[in-house]
Amino acid sequence: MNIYFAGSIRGGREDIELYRKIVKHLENFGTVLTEHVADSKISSYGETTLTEEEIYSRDLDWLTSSDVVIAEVSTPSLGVGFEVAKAVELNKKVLCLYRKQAGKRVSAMIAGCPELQLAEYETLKDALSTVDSFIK
Ligand code: 6IA
Repeated sequence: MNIYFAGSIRGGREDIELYRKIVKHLENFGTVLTEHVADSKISSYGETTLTEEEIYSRDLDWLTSSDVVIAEVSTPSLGVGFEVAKAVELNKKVLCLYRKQAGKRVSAMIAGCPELQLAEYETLKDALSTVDSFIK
């Protein structure tokens, strides 16, 4: 199974440790095409030898070839929002994970979208068991 994992890069790297744990868990089910999202060497500046156009077309190819899309949406990111919308358009099965945070709410464009599954979680354990039932 090809799994596309989306998480914030230039939107902010605060949740990278969480991405790393989720990606590690996802590797039990198949190939995670976007492991770099959880790579601590990649900063919010997103420095790379690839051009922006190369990143965009490579990520879209991966998105198109994925079987499921899992997005961690707690740190707002334009790129993640864009990928979620594209995935929905491509009729992919999409799970968005959102960590409950006092005084914050996930975007209505995610919460109100009937074509994706949104799971609001408190602990990593909850998030991972949601991933398990989504994939199974
Ligand atoms: O707007 P953001 O940068 O927060 O968007 C993050 C999302 O877009 C992630 O889920 C990635 O799939 C995708 N994305 C954004 N920037 C990159 C990127 N930058 N490389 C790969 N995917 C990206 C350059 C870093 C490079 C060294 C790997």
